[in-house]
Amino acid sequence: MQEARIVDGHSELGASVVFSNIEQIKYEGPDTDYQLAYRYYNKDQEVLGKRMEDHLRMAVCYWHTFCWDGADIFGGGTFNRPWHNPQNDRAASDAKMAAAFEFFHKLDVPYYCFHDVDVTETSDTPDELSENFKCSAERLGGYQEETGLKLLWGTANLFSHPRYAAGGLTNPDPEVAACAIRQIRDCLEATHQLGGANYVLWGGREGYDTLLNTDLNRELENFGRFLSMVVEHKNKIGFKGKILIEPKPHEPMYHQYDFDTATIYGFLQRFDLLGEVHVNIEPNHATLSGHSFAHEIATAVSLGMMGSIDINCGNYQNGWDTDQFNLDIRDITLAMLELLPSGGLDTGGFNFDAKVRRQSSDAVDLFYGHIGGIDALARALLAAADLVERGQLDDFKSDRYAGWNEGLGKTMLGPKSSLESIADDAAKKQLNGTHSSGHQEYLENLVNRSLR
Ligand code: XLS
Ligand code: NI
Ligand code: NI
Repeated sequence: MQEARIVDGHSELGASVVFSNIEQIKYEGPDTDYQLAYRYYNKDQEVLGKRMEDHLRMAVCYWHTFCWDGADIFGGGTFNRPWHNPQNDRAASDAKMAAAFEFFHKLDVPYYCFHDVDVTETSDTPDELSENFKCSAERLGGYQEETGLKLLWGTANLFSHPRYAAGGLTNPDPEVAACAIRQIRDCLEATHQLGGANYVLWGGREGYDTLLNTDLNRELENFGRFLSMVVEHKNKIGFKGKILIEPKPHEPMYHQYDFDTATIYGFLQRFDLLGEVHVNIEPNHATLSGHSFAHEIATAVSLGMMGSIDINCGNYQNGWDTDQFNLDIRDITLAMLELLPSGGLDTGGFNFDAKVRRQSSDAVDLFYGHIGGIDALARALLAAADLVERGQLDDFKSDRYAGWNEGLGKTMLGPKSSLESIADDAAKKQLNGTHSSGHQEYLENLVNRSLR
């Protein structure tokens, strides 16, 4: 294992010296042997007329990287992070925040994301959480000012506390739903104060395990009504960011209501919220719902719902939300190919909702994980841009559908056409219709040629 390069023995950011022997990660190019450097992510490099940093708008997530101690269902924490203490008191929360901002700064990414409970000490009551979170939001504001870091999105954790076992906004008990709404109000307002670019609602436990104890229609009706209130409040306080729902098909609930992007589209249409709410797509959730990452992006783009991305991936064998750093450059390239022609990300970004493996117990592993993920994103961006510039995929698709722009296709879609007129015409002209090759392998080879 290579030694980290020692800088000056202490951080530029004052109090925290957790990563003191690691200097800010720099671009050194594909040939460097140094592991604490970027080989492909060169933030000022122009790609399709935009800086790489502005294309990717990357964020580090607070929860996996600074809150998780390595515990899983079979055993306790393995990480021994210097900023953790068992009480998770104010001192621990402060130390965590100092370490987090030092890490964001050293990684040199522009954004971060949090849940309300990630940035606060353990709070015993809703009142305590509300108070503690207000203090934490102020401290976050101070760090943002000091470091120039920005908030990609905030979210309320409505799934960890035992009161949320049956959901937050879809809980059968109005008292629990009211607590959830209070947390959302506080977190949306804090996100607004911190200049956040978006506000996220991941379903958490909005779903059910068995219909035997669940009134599905009431839960969905309540969900729709409360989501409308979130949008109303956003407008009332003047929050300009997007409200995002994060689709996921199952886990923790057996059935999650926000199954995938298309399901959310139907839900938003039902409650007249189209255009008000967009999606935060996560590759690991896409594959759990039986889709590819690219499919979810293409669907969101086509339905005008594209918001942001939680970049990670699952393990292809086990079917859980394992939240691994996504190193599958081809898979990300295919998703970027759907995103780039639409103009790319607007208020969204690529948030590393990803965690190092439980055996990767050294703090430096957090750097290796993120550096790998960041370089994979950069390589995918370069590959997708190369494909866009070469234009062959685009030309192929245009040719394949060219029949709809003139002659028969145009007439069929014209205002005078009916089922009858088309059918009669087909009979009269003795239309036969022959298949032309989709050339999938040829197209896949074009993609692979652009992977570098
Ligand atoms: C869990 C989700 C979660 C959201 C934020 O599966 O990905 O991490 O992104 O609540
Ligand atoms: Ni996520
Ligand atoms: Ni997830």
